[in-house]
Amino acid sequence: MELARFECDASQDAILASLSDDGVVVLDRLISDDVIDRLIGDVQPDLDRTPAAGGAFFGGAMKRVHALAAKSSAAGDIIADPLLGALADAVLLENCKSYQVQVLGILQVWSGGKLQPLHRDTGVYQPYVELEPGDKEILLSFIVAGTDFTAENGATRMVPGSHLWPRDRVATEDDVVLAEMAKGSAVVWLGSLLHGAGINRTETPRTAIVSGFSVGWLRQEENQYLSCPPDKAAALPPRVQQLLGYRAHTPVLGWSEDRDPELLLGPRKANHEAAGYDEQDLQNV
Ligand SMILES: O=C(O)CCC(=O)C(=O)O
Repeated sequence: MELARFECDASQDAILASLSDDGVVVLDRLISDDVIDRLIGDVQPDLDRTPAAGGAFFGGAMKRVHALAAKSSAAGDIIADPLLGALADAVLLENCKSYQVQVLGILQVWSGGKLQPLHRDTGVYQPYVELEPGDKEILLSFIVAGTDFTAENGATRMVPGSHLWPRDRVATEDDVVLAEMAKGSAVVWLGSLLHGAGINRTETPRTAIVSGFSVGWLRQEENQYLSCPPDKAAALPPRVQQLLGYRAHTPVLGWSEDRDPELLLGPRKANHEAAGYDEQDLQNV
């Protein structure tokens, strides 16, 4: 089996149908080399001083650098990509009023490691949130390939259809399909799908830009208010601020100083009006 693969101008209905059936799709050449190179260049000093380590969960040879929104404007260009937004709208907005970035980092797999265990991204909420197959999704995850992803260099291992499996079913190697893709392509998957990083058997690192969106009423896995504090977030485009979590989920969840956080970062009244809040919402939450 191969992962369903789409050009970026493909019908969104077709992409969503595959995402619903398989739980995972590849979007070919979604992000330009220019954006990826800018991001990796901006974060290179962090990568240079980070050991390729990690515990068993990370395979033992993975460099992980996060807080990307504060480190490179290119990170905002990626999370605000319109096609990723359209897919997140379709998958998550039936379960929330707005969504937010779940995590925003670079995962670099170096040689000498082991397989990352197959896991579901929703696992961070267990045992408190346990989704049954077919329940509304709470996460939509994605990785943009910062280098080509190949069988040899540790392409992410996906288990298509596992979002619909009984939760105690164990995947075998026959169930695993590799997200082989060119630099700039993205693999997008539902939070309840089994997946994990592969082993890099080459001499050059495999670089992933990992992110995703969670429903706005859930706590984010990476604390974006510390990763990208208000003094840094204030300089970012409004859409990026909102995606980082500087926005209340409905007027009464996530406020600060009696205000929607958007208002604390600058005059965002127009955004509020566009989002359908009325004047009263702006005055007092
Ligand atoms: O790097 C990858 O290919 C997948 C990483 C992943 O799923 C994780 O760290 O949770």
